[in-house]
Amino acid sequence: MKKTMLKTLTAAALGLALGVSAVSASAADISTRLIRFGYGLNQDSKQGRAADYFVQRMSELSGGKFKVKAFGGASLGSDIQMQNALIGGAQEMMVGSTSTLVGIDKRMGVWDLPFLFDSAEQADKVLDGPYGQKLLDNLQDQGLVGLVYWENGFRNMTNSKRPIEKMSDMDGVKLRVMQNPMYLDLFKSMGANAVPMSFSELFTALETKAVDGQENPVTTIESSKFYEVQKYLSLTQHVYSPWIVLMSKSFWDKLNDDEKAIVMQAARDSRDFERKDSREQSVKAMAFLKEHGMEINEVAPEELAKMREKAAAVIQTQASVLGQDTLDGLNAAIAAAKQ
Ligand code: TK8
Repeated sequence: MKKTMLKTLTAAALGLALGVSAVSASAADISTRLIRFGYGLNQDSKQGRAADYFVQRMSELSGGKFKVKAFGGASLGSDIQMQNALIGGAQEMMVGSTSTLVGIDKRMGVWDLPFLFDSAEQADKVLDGPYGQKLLDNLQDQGLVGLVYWENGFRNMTNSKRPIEKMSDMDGVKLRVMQNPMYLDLFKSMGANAVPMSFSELFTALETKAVDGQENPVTTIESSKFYEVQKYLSLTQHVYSPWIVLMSKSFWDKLNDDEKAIVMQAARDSRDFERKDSREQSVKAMAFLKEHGMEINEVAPEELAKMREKAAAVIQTQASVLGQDTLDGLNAAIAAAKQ
């Protein structure tokens, strides 16, 4: 009796040490599953590395039964196309922007509010806490299961015309924004000529000068090779963007509890892997972009204050879109994260 308990304890302790979840592949009831996992960035990006890691974890935790195939470079479609494929059950999984989900659930738009978080760690707390979970849960009625949030990061502006040192430098700059009304309003209010466009079309649009600029975190600017077609990088840090890992609800509903637990564990592990990689990579990306000829500038505090003022006005208009409850919940979650 004593011996058995000891054995069990050791096994449990070992499991913890190895980071293995409560579900052990041999004991669990797992079927062979084929899962297509799509994403928008190149394979050689933090999104691609974390997707590969997820593939590996799913295999390990399921004893090789979960065969995930990752498709990068928007080869399964843009974020919006993939979201619809998941809802329709034509694709099982994806990772992409939360911003393009507002057409499916307006409340997802809270993460687009400018100058919301002081740090990535503060964002982690809110995203991984009950408030972030609630927003994931809301998606179930729309045919999507939100598993975890990864980090895209604080967004900065690039363009081929001039450094954005003052807010007025945005005047007339043709700026690609995500397909999200808040972004459109925000950059219009700051003077840019904002054009919504999917990420998968962006490189070509920058190359052919169909647009002058775009905004994304430095890691995405690096891995998408925007430095080849953009001269100026201006550090505005205007929005902290998460990515969201989604599963088709119709696929999720086919899984038993053991299988769901494995998916959740692999998703959480991939989140931790991705955020660590993201933060290490951003420092390197800045140096890389400089070496590859980008001119990088900070924005003076008084100019950032002007941008915040424009942002505050846009946030006001969002209250009716997002709902007062959603905003109150957000403010409470941020206040708690600050403690
Ligand atoms: C990648 C996009 C991208 C996002 C954008 O599919 O569209 O600018 O920042 O990361 O989700």
